Amino acid sequence: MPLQYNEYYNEQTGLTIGLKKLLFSEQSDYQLVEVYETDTWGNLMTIDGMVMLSERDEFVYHEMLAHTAMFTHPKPERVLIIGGGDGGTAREVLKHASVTHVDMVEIDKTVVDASKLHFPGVGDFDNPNLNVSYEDGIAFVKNVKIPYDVIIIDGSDPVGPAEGLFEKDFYQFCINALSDDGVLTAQTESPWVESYYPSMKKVFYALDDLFPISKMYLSFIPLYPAGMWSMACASKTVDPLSDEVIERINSSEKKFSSLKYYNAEIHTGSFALPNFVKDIIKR
Ligand code: SPD
Repeated sequence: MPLQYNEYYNEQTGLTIGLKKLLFSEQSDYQLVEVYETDTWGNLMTIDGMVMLSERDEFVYHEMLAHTAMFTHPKPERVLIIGGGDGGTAREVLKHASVTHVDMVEIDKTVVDASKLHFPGVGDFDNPNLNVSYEDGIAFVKNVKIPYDVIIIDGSDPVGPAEGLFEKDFYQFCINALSDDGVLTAQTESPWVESYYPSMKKVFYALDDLFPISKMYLSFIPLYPAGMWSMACASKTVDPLSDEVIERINSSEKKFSSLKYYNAEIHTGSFALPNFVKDIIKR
């Protein structure tokens, strides 16, 4: 019997990944962080038995979460990332020339340590514009004094330490911590997994109540449950589907030609939702 990792997202239904060996395992104060070498996906990080990233497919998640927000804002300078301890979201944010300051607030230093050791190509931790702190993201955002242009919620699933990142109060703190033309993106789980629906509804109802513009968008991430993943984009002024945003993406095409997933067509197309997905967040 070969060595396999299984993430069951419904009774006996799940995802199977072939493993070569365990590279890292640490029970931190918050969660069990593990890294495996796989047979197909490069190194794989799991938290409490749920896939966080693999070397091979992480670009989809990180490009979609970061650039959708960064191109929607007219000139993002100050950026806050809640979670994101592997460094992938910060790496994408830091590709934008307008950025002067990124705060990454990760509750669990073990995630950063594991990433630096086993995902050397993912983070850009030596970048002088990146400040990493280890604290509770909810408490941090509640006390923000200088507003951010972009806030990105790159948390794990709504169990354990990330549960609060799916609550309305948290998004109220976020809107207060954003500048007048601020933009927020957040990871919001799989539309194929019904046990996630209550959390998805909570986030989208909160954003709908709090922000003038809020929309769901989708991407395809093979190692996340069922492969289809939802994200939220909320904005105080600029619509992510406006001409000015598409124009910004197109005019940066050359500089961002090394991106492996995100482009202007993907940006627009990702906001097209199948009817069953629309129904999940319909009020
Ligand atoms: N089950 C997958 C949930 C995705 C959470 N974020 C992953 C972290 C990657 N930066």
